[in-house]
Amino acid sequence: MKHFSTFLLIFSLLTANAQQVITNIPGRHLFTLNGKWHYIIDPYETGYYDYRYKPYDESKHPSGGFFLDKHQTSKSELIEYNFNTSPGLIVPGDWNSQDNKLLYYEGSIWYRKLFDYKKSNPKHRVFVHFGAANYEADVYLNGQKLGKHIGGFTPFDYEITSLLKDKGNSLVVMVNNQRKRDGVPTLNTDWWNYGGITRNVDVVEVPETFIADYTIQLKKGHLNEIEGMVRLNGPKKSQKVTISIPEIRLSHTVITNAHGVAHFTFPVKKLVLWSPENPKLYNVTVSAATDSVSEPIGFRTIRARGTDILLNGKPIFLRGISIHEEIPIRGRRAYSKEDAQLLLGWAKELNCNYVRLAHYPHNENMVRLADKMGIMVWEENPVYWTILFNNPETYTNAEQQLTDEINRDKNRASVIIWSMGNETPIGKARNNFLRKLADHARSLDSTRLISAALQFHGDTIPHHLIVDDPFAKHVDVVSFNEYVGWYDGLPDKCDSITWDIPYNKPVIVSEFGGGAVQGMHGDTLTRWTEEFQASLYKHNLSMLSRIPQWRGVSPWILCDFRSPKRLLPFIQDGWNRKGLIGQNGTKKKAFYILQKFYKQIEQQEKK
Ligand code: GCB
Repeated sequence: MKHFSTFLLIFSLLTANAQQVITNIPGRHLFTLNGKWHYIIDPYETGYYDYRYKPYDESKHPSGGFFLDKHQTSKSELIEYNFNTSPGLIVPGDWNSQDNKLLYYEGSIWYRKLFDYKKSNPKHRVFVHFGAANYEADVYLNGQKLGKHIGGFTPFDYEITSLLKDKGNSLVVMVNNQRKRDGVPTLNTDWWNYGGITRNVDVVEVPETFIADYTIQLKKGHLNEIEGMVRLNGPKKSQKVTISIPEIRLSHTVITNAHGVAHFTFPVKKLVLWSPENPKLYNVTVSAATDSVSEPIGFRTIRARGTDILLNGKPIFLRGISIHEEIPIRGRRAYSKEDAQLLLGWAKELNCNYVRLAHYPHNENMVRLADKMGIMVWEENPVYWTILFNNPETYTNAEQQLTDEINRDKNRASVIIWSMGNETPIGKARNNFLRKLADHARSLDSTRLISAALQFHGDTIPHHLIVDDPFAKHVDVVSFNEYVGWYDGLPDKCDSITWDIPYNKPVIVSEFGGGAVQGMHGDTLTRWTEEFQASLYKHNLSMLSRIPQWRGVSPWILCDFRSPKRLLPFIQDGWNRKGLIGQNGTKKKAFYILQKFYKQIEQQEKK
């Protein structure tokens, strides 16, 4: 019996690790593990080594490291760590902003949370779900390793049914945010490397056979047909599953196969389509005999036709802004609903109908609120600058992060573009890498547009700029970043630029911008003044308006953000100053230039 239960335990742990994250976590019965967690800063990874001399040997210690919450059982016993007497960090939250000595810390920290949990039904199954931890997380429950997750911005969960006790569970997580050459992203980024358990942690209780996954969206190019799939997890794989939208009295039943999966398409009438003007969401319920789950879902189509982007069949212009997942006035990573409200509220005030969530998947509150507010979203995989394009493990890592991002947000109407990466230098290995990634994204989701923030180059003809990238052939929307007037000349250089973009596809300018210290004033030629930045915006907007295929823009960037690369004393002091809003939340002059420009575009579109 003992062997059998050990087998079951190992089996469930192995399958738990291979598990795809449960869909629609906010729609589930959750028990939060947010709040204070004790932590031990461990720069030398002492928690992984056997006392002083012996290096950690995973084969001898399959359950993981040593900081697994041992307690002194006699007065003579030597244990050189103690979570109970260690300080606390708040989860969710980056560690850098919570303790001044961790501002620049890159290394390992052990977290521990104690909790009691009694299941509401003995047959139910229980998972622990993490919104994200940057960059690697090794997770242990009651002394057993649940698994390791790599990637700082995507969710992961583990089944804990067989390990959970009613009282006194100890969840230990070792988070390491060391930058890695073969990581995604790699060593060099222009943003703060916030470490820690940066998003919610929840215990999720579900029935023995539960609705693990589903996609419910309009079929590509069809305004009157819903297409999707549902997948059950558990012993009762074959069941009737009903998808219903009570508001339009719609209900469609399918039967899942021996793998628990059913694919479906069915007609819909009288659907009010989701759009920025009317972000209509329907309460959609998926129910089986053993489980039921609901959430608000919007329905719309998005596609490119020639040089146009069509939302619900009508051409649109994307009035956007780029955003990092950071709240300047709170000096930390953004994670909460309130943070999302503030950032997207500012975007709305700018008259945006679109945001670029750079340069990695942001927390789920952002996309769920974008759904409600009617803001279209570009989501991005952290394939940034010079990752190791020729390394197969780096590719697998990038593909996994993209898969997790798509799985989490595939039912969000607001998300219209999957971006494969940002400013990746052209080369054979990189071209193959991005092409493979784009094929993979399309295999998971054929309904959204594929893009990437590309670069351009100059030519022998002065002021003639060319977008010529082999990957542009594989995208639905050609996007590129440009910094004319900042890294390249002065703002009036824009006036003489001609663009050569030889693709019959819509063009989005994914970045342009320049730095300004909020409150610093001078003439339009003095760097770092609000006047320089405002002039740069005026010249750029008028230059971009001359590109015939121009269909959208997301200037860089909504708010000043922390970056260890930005070293200029009294000006940058560790901040990238290209925000339209300063570190203290005050708007700069350029904010109003863009706001006015977008208002004009909006008014022209209404005519
Ligand atoms: C870029 C990058 C972005 C940087 C920005 C800058 O091209 O995509 O991550 O922060 O330039 O400020 O230089």
